[in-house]
Amino acid sequence: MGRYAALALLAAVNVATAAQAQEVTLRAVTAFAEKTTYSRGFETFVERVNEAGKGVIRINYIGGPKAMPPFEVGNALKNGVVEIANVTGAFYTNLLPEADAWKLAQRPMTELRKNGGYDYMAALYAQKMNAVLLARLVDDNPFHLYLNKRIASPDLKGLKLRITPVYRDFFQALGATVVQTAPGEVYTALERGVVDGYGWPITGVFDLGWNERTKYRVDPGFYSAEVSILINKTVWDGLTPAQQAILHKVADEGEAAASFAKDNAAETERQTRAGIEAITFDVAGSKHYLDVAYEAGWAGVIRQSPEYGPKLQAFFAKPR
Ligand code: 173
Repeated sequence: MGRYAALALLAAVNVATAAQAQEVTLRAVTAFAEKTTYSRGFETFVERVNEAGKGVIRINYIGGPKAMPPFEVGNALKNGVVEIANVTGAFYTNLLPEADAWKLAQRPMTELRKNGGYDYMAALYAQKMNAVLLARLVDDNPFHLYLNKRIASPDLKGLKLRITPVYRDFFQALGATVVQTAPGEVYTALERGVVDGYGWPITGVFDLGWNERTKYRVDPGFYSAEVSILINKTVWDGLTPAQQAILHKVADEGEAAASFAKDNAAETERQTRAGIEAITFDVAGSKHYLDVAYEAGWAGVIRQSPEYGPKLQAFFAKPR
């Protein structure tokens, strides 16, 4: 081999080694059951990153609640046990109580990313959770109260309801007794009569068979469900610009497609066909219901975070 050929070979080997060293694999979990409504957007994200990221970045999707309890996902992400997670703010209020405020946002993410609301929240994710919120994958997706006992007015006294932090302050303000469970425990709680109902968004009731154990849905819906992709910030900061660019691009596509408006309508019809009956109130009752939802919701955020809650309300809420 001539001298130059040998050098060229050496250079080629170096390039190959550098490229290989650049390829990174990130471990990912989802807080919702695999292949169900609130994991689907994330599963698409993983597929697209693995397609676009060949040789540069790869996501190793470990799975859902069978691999890790939903309320532990935040801690695992913070500590680097996993590097990427699909999860909602209500599941990691132990670390970042402010994250529960996403549900109260009445402005689209495009606006929150411009008006400083996203940046304000991002600083809290960095500080308290060592995390970056890459994209919100679920929006325009109201929560509802589902019941097995009929009610005639927005009065929940005497009812025991399954909750997460999303619903706690609101349902308690209307007089309910509450018990927190992961989604995976809702079916059994209904079956055993441990609860008279549960909070959940308009979509996803069929995923784990709850339709078989649900008689009524209370209308109107309230708030807007949030599920987002988080990445450990130390990991994020250690990625190359090329790796970050792939994640950003695919995440941005996911956030742009976050609206559930179409799914909401389809699932409402599906619930009707399945015999789930809507309970509605008169105009004053509906107004009271929604007023209490937002008042109790924001009061809860501010109680949990007197320091940052009021500013989040200024960024997130629509002026009344
Ligand atoms: O009810 C829940 O478990 C919950 O808090 C939630 C949040 C976002 C989407 C779906 C459910």
